[in-house]
Amino acid sequence: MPLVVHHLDNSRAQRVLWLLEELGVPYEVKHHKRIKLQAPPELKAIHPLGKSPIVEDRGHTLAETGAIVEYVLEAYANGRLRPPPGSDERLRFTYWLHYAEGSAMPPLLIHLMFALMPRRSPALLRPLVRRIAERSQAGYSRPQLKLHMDFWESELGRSTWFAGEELTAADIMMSYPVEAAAARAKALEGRPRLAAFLERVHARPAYARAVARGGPVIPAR
Ligand SMILES: N[C@@H](CCC(=O)N[C@@H](CS)C(=O)NCC(=O)O)C(=O)O
Repeated sequence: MPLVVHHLDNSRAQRVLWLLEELGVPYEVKHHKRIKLQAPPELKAIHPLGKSPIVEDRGHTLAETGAIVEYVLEAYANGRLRPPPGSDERLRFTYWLHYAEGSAMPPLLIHLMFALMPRRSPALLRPLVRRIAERSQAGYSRPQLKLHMDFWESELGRSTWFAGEELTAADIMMSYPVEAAAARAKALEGRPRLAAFLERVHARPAYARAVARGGPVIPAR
């Protein structure tokens, strides 16, 4: 039985498909559709948090993208997409692998929540809520995002990919924060290395195959 990926539309689960495509691992996609941005309740029957991605393989049910990526690398990669232990690249790899969900995503999510606040407020209060949300973005999430995005740009000056000269699974992890920051926070403006990173990502045949099976990563605006 092939590995199963529970995939939510327009989501970070695309990274798991991309990883599997890079490695040539056969897999099945179970598609789940968002209801008002949220995951549908049936996902909670598979894992208590009901978030995507979830992977089922060899009797295991796995959640959390970084943990899934580590599992897939151990089970199927035979040393590919991960620098050798003990190397400087391996330390950088581990850093970005964890950083992507642990540090890059929180300010992006907070920024998105502020942006959604006015849309979800009663019409009468909307102008006031918009002002509060914009102030909150200006005071917190925008400066935080700038800090992170400038850091990415500077790190990509050290090497072609985040953890060295070769593509690794850390780049696959980082692709989602970079895509989200490009869509929500103009990350690519004035950051040529970041723009080139995303171009290289989009040019990979395995990435295109993953999008063909899972759909686009970021909702069309
Ligand atoms: N850190 C977790 C985040 C999982 C997560 O929040 N997934 C989103 C998809 S982008 C989701 O399921 N959102 C729907 C919801 O929260 O109901 C991971 O990387 O797996």
